[in-house]
Amino acid sequence: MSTADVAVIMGSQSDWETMRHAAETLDALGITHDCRIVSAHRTPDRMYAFARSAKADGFKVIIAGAGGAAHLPGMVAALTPLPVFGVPVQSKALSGLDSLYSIVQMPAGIPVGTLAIGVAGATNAALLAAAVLALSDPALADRLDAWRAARTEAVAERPV
Ligand code: RP5
Repeated sequence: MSTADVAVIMGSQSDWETMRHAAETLDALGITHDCRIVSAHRTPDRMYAFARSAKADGFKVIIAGAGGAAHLPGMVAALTPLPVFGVPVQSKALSGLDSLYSIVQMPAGIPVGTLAIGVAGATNAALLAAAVLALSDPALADRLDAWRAARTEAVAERPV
């Protein structure tokens, strides 16, 4: 059983440099989360056990980042009814286009909400998770509104 609302999973330690931006954004919004390395290729049993029990464990949203032949988000989405947001991690060989295509082209029936490649995708996955959770959490909705308002306030009228 987890006490966290969001699971942030990734295929490798090397994905953390990207996926930490999801964790940091969740932190900024006061959303509980649990970050784990769960590889579809290297730890398939761990992936299966995680995905099968994620809902019963108390998670409400899963953010899954992977690079290259990035099966993780789709495999996890096939094993859980929870919403899954996929983050294509920027790969060395193909700059993340491989990750993006691997994650985004799910056949009809098993959705993965696919974000942008890299840091922007990781950050926005957290914001989407926040928006989902805010539907049933007015205090979080207020924090999310404030976060967005602060971003708006930070935009200067003119370039310097
Ligand atoms: C994928 O392979 C991971 O998600 C990672 O993005 C990529 C490379 O993994 P490492 O070789 O750096 O562990 O499964």
